[in-house]
Amino acid sequence: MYAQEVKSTGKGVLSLEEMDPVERAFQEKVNAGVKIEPKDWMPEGYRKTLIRQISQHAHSEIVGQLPEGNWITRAPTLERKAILIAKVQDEAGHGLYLYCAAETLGVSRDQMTEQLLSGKAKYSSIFNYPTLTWADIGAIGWLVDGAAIMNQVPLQRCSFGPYSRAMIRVCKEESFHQRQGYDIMMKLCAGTLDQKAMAQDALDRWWWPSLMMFGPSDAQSVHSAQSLAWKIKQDTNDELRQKFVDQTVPQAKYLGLSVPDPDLKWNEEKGGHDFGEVDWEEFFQVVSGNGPCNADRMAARRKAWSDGEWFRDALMAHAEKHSADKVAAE
Ligand code: FAQ
Repeated sequence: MYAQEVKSTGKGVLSLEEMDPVERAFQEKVNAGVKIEPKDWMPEGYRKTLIRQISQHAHSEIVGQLPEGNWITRAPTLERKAILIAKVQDEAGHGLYLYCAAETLGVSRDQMTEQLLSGKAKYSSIFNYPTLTWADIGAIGWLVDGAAIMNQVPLQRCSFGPYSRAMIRVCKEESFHQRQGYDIMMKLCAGTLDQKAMAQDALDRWWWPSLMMFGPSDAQSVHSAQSLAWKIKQDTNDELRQKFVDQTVPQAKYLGLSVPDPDLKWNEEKGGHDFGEVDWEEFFQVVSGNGPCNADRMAARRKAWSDGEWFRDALMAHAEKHSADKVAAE
């Protein structure tokens, strides 16, 4: 029902020599760093890959409002509440830029919504975990937005113009999100022993799911090779995961928290951290719809869609009346 399963397309990447002339010209444009715009010719696979990735990204922003939205009424101070409301509202905005970018590829917003609600389309695995304490709001900003930025900064250079431009704006806002999360963690870690324990507990629960956000290992990634060739992706899933670990471990140390990975250690030779194996069984379970909150998240989105029906109908009726009045006046 929540069809978040990973399906292999198993297609190889064609070399320039193997391409027909139109496709070769397209690939040469991509290789030269020229942006592809919606009205330009593009291979059908390029269009489909972008619709899949951008719509999954948009759905993630929208579903991603739910775990944090859960704490708006319980934020500890008025200031924290105002900041959290602004952050959650930003996520809605990100979803809208991304839906608009996907629409330029010939898919409608209604189609994308239908794919999410029917369980055909994916959204990020991370949003299927619960927010149990206020420290989780700090951990989400620090780790989840931190991982999102790590992934999205290279997407600013994506070959598809509308996606790349949407990412530039999104990344600016995500930086604020990450800092507000880290600020919550700093305050908790400088607080009472109980508050610091809450921060550690949140790190323990969000660390591994955050590493899963980068997707399956390179060996298991279905789309990476082609998406790298098309310059939709600039880095592999494992490369970004490694960068995230290297960036985040010193931040945890600064907070006085320990990363829940006994295999984590600095590797002088590679100039990065070695770290333990992600629990891929858990990742695939969550992506297949069996995470702790998948059913709740989908139920919340379906309810929002049906609660909003009267409003969408009213907008359509108003638009039709307005255009009928205009025709009558002509
Ligand atoms: N969860 O072959 P690959 C955010 C799927 S935004 C669920 O490696 P690809 C902001 C993948 O779709 C977070 N499914 O795929 C925020 C594919 O399935 P398919 C979202 C996943 O596309 C913060 C299959 O596995 N960000 O957090 C996941 O080359 C705080 C095979 O994988 C984006 O979407 C996953 N984690 O690489 C909001 C960024 N990973 O379609 C609120 C844009 C993989 O074959 C609060 N997306 N899958 O059935 C990307 O960069 C890429 O799509 C990847 C996956 C890197 C996510």
